[in-house]
Amino acid sequence: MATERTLSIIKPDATRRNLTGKINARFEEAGLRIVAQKRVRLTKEQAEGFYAVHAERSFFPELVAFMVSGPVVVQVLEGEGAVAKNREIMGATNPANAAPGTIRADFAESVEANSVHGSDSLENAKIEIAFFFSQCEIAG
Ligand code: DAT
Ligand code: MG
Repeated sequence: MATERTLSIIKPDATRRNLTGKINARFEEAGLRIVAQKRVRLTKEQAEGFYAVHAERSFFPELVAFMVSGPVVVQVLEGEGAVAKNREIMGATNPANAAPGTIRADFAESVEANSVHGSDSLENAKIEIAFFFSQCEIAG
């Protein structure tokens, strides 16, 4: 499998509970390398733009409000099959359905406050990485 990059976000529920290091350890233990990382507070416009694909969903206003409710850590993870590997480590969207040992099973508070975001395809990973990072901010 090829080396890939994927966009990860440690969400406000996790930064609030000081879980950044514990979550990053999960990535590193799985062989993913954090090749870019910054802690930011998203604006409403940024959160709406990032999640534009969900704009018509009933939960969209709550999702945006949640994503601006505290700082997030946006990061680029690199490794073999990084997109699928990260989705595996994250676990299912709803922590009630997430496999034991996944980040969401162990840390998420609810389907909304589910601790992490991860790109769902290589194509979206490229778009999402470019949303937050310029080429010179990524050191592989
Ligand atoms: P994922 O984050 O696993 O890729 P998604 O892309 O379907 O899931 O949804 C994006 C985020 O929107 C998700 O992490 C949490 C929120 N969300 C999804 N479904 C929801 C629901 N039924 N109720 C509330 N929030 C939801
Ligand atoms: Mg998604």
